Amino acid sequence: MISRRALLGTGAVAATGAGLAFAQAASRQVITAVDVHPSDYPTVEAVRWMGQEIERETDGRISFRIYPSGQLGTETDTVNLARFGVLDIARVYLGAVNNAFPATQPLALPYTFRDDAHLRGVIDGPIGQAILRTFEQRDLIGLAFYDSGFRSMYNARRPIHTPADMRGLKVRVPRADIFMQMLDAMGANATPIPFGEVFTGLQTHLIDAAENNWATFQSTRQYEVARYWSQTDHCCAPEALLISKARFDSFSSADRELILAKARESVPVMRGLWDQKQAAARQTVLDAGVAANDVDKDAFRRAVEPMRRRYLADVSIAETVRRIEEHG
Ligand code: BDP
Repeated sequence: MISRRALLGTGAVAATGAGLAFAQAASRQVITAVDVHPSDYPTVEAVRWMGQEIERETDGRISFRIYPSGQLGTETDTVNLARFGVLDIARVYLGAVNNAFPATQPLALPYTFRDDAHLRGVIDGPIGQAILRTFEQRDLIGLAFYDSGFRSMYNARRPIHTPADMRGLKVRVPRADIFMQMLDAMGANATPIPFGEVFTGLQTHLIDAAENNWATFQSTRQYEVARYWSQTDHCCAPEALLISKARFDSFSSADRELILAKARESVPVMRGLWDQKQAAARQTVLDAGVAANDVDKDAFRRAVEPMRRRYLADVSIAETVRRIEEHG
């Protein structure tokens, strides 16, 4: 027979156990992260990797909940939701932050980078790190820049070789000044529509064309309705990985360090996935019969030059662009 004392003891242990479990549950933190891309896209996979690492390192005390496919709104919306602390991590293209954070503009200007290695060198080095720090001025922390490859033109009508071929084409652009001005300068009729509506826009001929990287062209299935890819390589703005500053500051300094370290480590993880995805996407698209052609890039460079010069009139943008161009 169990003594009263033993019983009380068990009860106490059970109560303590329950209390501990309750305390642990209460101290569990869930970081929400959003992206417009689907669950298997490299940006989403990299953030998932980051969450799993943090969950493992903290024995489950901090974990991530990911909302892919634009479930929580457009990128401009999600940046603001992160600023106000409604959600935590927003992975967005640079256009979504170009106006509020002018220091990011040099990275989005057309024909700033020679190739992927040039971009990676710049964003990993002091220029990229200084730009990331500017997010703090407006309620955000810049965790990392991810690759986005070069963007090119694709359309449902004809191959494009020179800016003259763009005349009269309604080209979807993301709703960001730099993108609208860039495509207007190329001679197109720039039409801003949300990312999630591009496929239907092309299918119903609301628009004739759009521009993006191979990975997005393929994963959105836009290549099924836009059969001409013209390799303009006009922009290779990286993706921004941002976290709400209010939320970030609510963590202990050790946790903050961990979040920053895992964000940094997620960059090479993302790049590995990205290189594979870009190559596989390009192959899928070409195998599906999309006609790809090279363009007269010098003619495109000349077309956007006046637009670039307007941005370069700002001394700090001009200085950053000069340093980027000089970067080895
Ligand atoms: C993709 C970016 C995504 C943008 C999209 C767009 O990864 O963040 O929303 O382009 O064009 O390359 O809207």
